Amino acid sequence: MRNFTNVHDIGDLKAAVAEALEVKKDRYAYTALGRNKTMLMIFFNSSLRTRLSTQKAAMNLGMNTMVLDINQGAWKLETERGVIMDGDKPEHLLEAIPVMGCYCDIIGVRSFARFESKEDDYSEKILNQFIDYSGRPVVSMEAATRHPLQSFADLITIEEHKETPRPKVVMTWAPHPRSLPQAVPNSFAEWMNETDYDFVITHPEGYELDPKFVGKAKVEYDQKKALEGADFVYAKNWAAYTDPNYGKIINTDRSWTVGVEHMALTNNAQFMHCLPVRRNMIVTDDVIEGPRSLVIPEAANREISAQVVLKRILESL
Ligand code: AN0
Ligand code: CP
Repeated sequence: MRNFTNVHDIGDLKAAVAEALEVKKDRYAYTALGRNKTMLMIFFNSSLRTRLSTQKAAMNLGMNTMVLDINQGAWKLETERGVIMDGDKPEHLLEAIPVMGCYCDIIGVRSFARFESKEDDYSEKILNQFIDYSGRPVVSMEAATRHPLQSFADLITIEEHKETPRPKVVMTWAPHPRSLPQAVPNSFAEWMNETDYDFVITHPEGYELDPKFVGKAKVEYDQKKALEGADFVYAKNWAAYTDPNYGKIINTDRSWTVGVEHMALTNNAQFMHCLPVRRNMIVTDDVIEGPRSLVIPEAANREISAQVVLKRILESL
């Protein structure tokens, strides 16, 4: 594997999950693989899990790791060509990227949607510049439209915890006070569509995702109806995708907040969220703290998904 930016880069998902479970049994079996190899992690946005789990995964493989927060200590970067750089940004991404590539063997990048231009966001402008100009394999640590390390960890978590061979997985929108990207829901849908699960998406009118990601998923606007018989409830907020509301909050209806009464409609479903989560906006205290909450094992699997990805890239260097 060269780059990891979407579900197709990982190939057969059954094989990927099997490899993840093998790595999880002995995460130090491949410490020689990353010897004298350096992982550089670039963050344009904040992170707790991605930062720690990806660094841990690299260390498990014997790699050296370096972490750089753009905007906090590095020079502010201009990203557009043709700009007369007389403002507050002293360096251009088009020099910064190849320079960063000089110091490492693999680059991880976190760069969220900016909601300034749907076209820029959905063409993955920043991520693709890293792929084109760094000269190194690139791992998405959440880009504008996808968060594949998260979705892979989510898949591993479902495979570990499913109680029926073909579970009903319901991804539900939930309210949030800030505009959040569609990357996590897009990506989760993209991965779920590659499984044989019964996958349903529910959200208020106006929160339709890009049809490219919705794929063959069932869309049900009635949240209660969608939750009936669910084995997994995957909650997430996202801002509107469809024009003219791209990037906007158009609904804050707290009846969508996942509470015990919502979970009572399900088949004793297990609750998932990628974290960070705002309690009592997305999910109530009782549900997230309850015995059917998977949020901590889900976060723990971020180390495993990252390790499989880095292992495969190292094997192909
Ligand atoms: C980000 C998002 O929704 O994409 C990161 C989630 C992993 N969440 C926030 O910015 C709160
Ligand atoms: N789930 C996730 O990616 O969390 P962070 O934003 O803290 O990395």
